[in-house]
Amino acid sequence: MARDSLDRRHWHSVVVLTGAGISAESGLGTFRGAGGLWEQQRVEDVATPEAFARDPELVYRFYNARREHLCAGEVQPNAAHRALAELERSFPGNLALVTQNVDNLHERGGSRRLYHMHGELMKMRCQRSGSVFEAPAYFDAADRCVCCDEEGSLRPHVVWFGEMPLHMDEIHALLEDCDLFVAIGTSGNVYPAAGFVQVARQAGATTLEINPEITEGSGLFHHQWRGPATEQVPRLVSLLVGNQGTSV
Ligand code: BV8
Repeated sequence: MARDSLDRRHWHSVVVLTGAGISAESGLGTFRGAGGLWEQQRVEDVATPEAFARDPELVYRFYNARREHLCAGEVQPNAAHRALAELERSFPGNLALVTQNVDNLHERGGSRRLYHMHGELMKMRCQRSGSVFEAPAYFDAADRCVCCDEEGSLRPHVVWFGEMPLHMDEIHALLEDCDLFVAIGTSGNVYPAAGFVQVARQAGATTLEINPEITEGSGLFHHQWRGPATEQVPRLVSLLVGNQGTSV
């Protein structure tokens, strides 16, 4: 049952959820695509608390390699990141940007207000105090913690499988209040993010999926725009800030 047509002019409250696909055209690997990150490493080996306890050096190496790649000059925000930053500046209603990504390309593309529900690659956390600090490109168990001066207490400030994502109460409140929910570049494999579309639908929101491929969750969306984020997200922003009519 298709909810409102997307070229309604007055959306009041929009929630945008992004996944690894929005950073794909910036040169950052996705997780489950061909050659994806999880193909090189089994999730269980690098992205769970058990993995970190079992082989911390492997986990430090996995995140140091991703941080090094993210900080390399050739990885830059793309037109989709920049379009969402423009949306934050120009949209007359309420916009909430929730990302599953741990990269910093939304910030570098100009977004100022966003929820990193799976943490941030460029941050590290003391396992004793829970304090969070900006991370250098490289750190491991030999580095002394900023707050307790202990070796081995710093970990990536990233949400691993089996750990509770961040900002969940705020995100649920936003989903229950939104009239438009847009998922961009996510395969709909990982929960609780994959369930957000259902929360939004139950709240009466119109839902849109932007992805070049059909995903696990495609059937849950009222509308699907098939194509890469750098094409479809500027189209969405034009629609929402009223620059031009867009046929759906
Ligand atoms: C939780 C940070 C409960 C790490 C990530 C057993 C035990 C515990 C939990 C579970 C369990 N079994 C299942 C679960 C739940 C689990 C889960 O969902 N597992 C899945 C695999 C079944 N979830 C969790 O564990 C979560 N926590 O449930 O806690 C709890 C309750 C109480 C108390 C304590 C705990 C935590 C999940 C977070 C895991 N961390 N990331 C890191 O990054 O290293 S998840 C990881 O996957 C990334 O964050 C990534 O963003 C996310 C989702 O992937 P996608 O973003 O969708 O990326 P993907 O590659 O899959 O898809 C890319 C898409 O882009 C594709 O569709 C492609 O078509 C598209 N695309 C490609 N090119 C483009 C494009 N789109 C647009 N433009 C393009 N150009």
